[in-house]
Amino acid sequence: MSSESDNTTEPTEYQHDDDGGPQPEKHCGHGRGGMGEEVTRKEDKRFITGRGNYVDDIKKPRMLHCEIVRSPHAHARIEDIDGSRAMALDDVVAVLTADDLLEHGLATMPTLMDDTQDVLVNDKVKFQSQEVAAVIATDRYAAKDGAEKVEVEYDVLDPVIGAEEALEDDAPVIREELDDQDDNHIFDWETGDAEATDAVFDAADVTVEEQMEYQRLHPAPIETCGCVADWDPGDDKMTVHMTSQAPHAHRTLFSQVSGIPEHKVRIVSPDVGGGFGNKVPIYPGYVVAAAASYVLERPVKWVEERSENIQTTGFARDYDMTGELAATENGEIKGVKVDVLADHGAYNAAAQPSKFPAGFFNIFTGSYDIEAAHGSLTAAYTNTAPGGVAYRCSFRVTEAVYLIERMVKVLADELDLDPAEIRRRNFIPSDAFPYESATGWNYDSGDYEKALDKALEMADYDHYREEQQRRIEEDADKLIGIGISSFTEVVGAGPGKQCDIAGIEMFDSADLRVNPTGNAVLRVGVQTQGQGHETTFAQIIAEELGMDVDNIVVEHGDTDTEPYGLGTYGSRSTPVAGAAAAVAARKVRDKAKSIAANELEAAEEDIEWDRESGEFHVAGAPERSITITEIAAGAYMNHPGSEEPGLEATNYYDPPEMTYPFGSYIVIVEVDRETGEVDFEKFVAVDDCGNRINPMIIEGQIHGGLAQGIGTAMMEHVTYDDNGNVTGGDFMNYLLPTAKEIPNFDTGHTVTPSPHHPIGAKGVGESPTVGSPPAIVNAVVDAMSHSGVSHVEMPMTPDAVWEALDEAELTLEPSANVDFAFDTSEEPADD
Ligand code: MCN
Ligand code: CUN
Repeated sequence: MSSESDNTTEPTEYQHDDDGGPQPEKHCGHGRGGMGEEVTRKEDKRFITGRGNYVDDIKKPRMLHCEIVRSPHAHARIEDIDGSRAMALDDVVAVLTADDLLEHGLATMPTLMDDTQDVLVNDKVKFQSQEVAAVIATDRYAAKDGAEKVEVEYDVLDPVIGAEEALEDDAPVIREELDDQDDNHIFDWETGDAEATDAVFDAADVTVEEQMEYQRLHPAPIETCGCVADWDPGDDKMTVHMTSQAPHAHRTLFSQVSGIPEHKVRIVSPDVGGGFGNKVPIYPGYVVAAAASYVLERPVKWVEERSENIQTTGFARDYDMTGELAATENGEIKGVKVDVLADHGAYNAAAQPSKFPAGFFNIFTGSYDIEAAHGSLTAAYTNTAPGGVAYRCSFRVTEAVYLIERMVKVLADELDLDPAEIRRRNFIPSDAFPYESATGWNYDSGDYEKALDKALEMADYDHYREEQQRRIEEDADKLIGIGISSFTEVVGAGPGKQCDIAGIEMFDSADLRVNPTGNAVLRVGVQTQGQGHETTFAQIIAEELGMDVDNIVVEHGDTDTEPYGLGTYGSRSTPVAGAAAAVAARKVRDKAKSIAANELEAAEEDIEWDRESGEFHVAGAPERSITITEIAAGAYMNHPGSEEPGLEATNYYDPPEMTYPFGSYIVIVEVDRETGEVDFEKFVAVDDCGNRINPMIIEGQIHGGLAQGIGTAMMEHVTYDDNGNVTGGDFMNYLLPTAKEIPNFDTGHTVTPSPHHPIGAKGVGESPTVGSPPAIVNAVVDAMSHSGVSHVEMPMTPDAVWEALDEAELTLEPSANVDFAFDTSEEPADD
């Protein structure tokens, strides 16, 4: 596929708002709901009135229910499975095991990347709660009762928890069924130029190093995963309603796994209650439900419980990183190194960082003009759930941004430089774009200093620096910390080099049809899970065709009717499908022009399009004008002989490059020295996602993502004990932030359009989750850096913060510690 297609680019045509900030948004002004207008979300009416339609709302006649029997052990060989007691229950219809699936060629399925996973365990369990058998019954309760009666005999093996342990010589081999796999090592990976980087480090005035873990997280969407599979033996067709971020890709996978031809598989993704990356892969439950429906010739529903979702579906992160920076004494960064130990769980769903999607880790040089960079990584299998790639992350960009933004703070402290100033000294200058990084990534556009300046001003930075000093001098109980993150994101997968999956270049699609009465249907290959596509995609069309946003309906999520698309992840919907929508609209506009000429009885060359009024008019005679709506009927009933009837166009958009949104976040915290508790004083987020479609929706995206960033930095962690039991596997133990933990956010923006995107837009959906954790950690560390604290691991619980401070103050001045160290040698005096 070539990128030289008719992807016309006019990105800055309606660049309309460059000064940003908390003041009210300036609109395009035409009021039809086009670019930049705060159109109320079209989808909200059905959500707010309880009329959403989620997978678990779907009920079909004769529908059966599927419950999965899961292993209590993390590593165990299955000796025997006996389903007879379950089958003896009245309402149980079937018990399925790996043997049954094998008969239909469905025993294994591809993971997101590079590996195959058992659908139901064949031989050996590799993580706790792995799928062992399935019970199909006439209702959910019966299925659950049945699952409890399935008897499984296990030979329990030693589990391997933690990547470091997994790579020890005597560690039990988890994937012994694979040829050539006699240990738990998956792959090594390298990027950048080791020699050049070493040279820069050797010559540097100063080098710093810090080890930091990005803990295992879970996307935890409010709606868990599930499906209703319905095999129709009359049409030989499999319809699966499922929680999917990528219905077409899932159709192709389903077809490949099942052998049912692709045109006989229909995937429908109805309303999806949050995805956050969790609904990118397929999971065994989907395959089991489809297999059961095929065998039993009845619809089968499978819907996860919360703990099943957290314990078995794709986790994220679990990167143990060591970062190093080399710099001159005035803080000019010359080189960056990172070494990673990655826990990929029992199956490799995370892929090699040289490939999509994990390849996005290559952005670890961040927003800085750094001469030399080198990265290395080792990945290991462990007896934990597979995953690692996706959680509002742009595929390892989160880890990369955390690394570089934390390291800049470490360097600033080492050199005793202001963390804002050191960033300023190293930013890629705004006139250096397009910019190629030391790891070979091509940044499209950026103006980092502008975003930082704006954030500093909004945060009242100087005031808080003074306040911080005052508290230190007064030896106050509550310390002030100021954290900055000036991150660069990369979204919009994407062009070949970085996004090549088995030779497929990534594109997305839009199919626009204007009806004879002048309203329109836009069908897209991406899938919303709460991002508001039904509104923002309609706004793109409203802008391009001068139509009213209310006259455009956006459809997605049904592979029978939508054009083939690769789905929503890596904040690619706007950069890729949004571009496809704009280009399709421009094709329609081109065709409409000749119809306009016909209707206005003028030559086509004399017809002009006026974006402001949304009309075609005759050059020099603006009163002779016509709208798309008015000419739609003519396109069908009165079309010029030179044109086919109809008014529609399709575009498959193959982006020439990715887009690089960015931002500067400033977090001001108060750290209680007595308790280690952290309070947010101020949270400033300045984002730049190029031209903005709907500022209100963007703000919603930012708020949600910042909340998740706070969860990441302060609360969330999927933990395991030595036996491989998930100890953070439900909402009692996996702490998500609630409204109580979330402060007010001050959001602002700058606008630096993408030069290659048809409407100059970049993605924004993941920026806040990617950008905020390092700002928060930097703030907490900053509160304590005068005591010598250089790092606190996430999640920064009060315990962890208190300990870091206690330890630092002990080393600093032993006598000053009476307040913090518990003295257990004496009973408290009772006076
Ligand atoms: N937008 C805009 N102007 C821009 C950029 C974006 O108005 N310049 C709008 C878009 O049109 C879209 C929304 O903001 O309505 C997000 O757009 P985009 O950044 O393109 O991201 P996607 O639509 O591709 O959404 C994916 C992204 C990802 S990868 C995760 S993970 C995530 C996220 O979005 N999951 C979410 N935000 C989420 N928000 C909700 N409510 N639920 C999820 O599951
Ligand atoms: Cu990285 S989570 Mo989103 O890409 O679906």
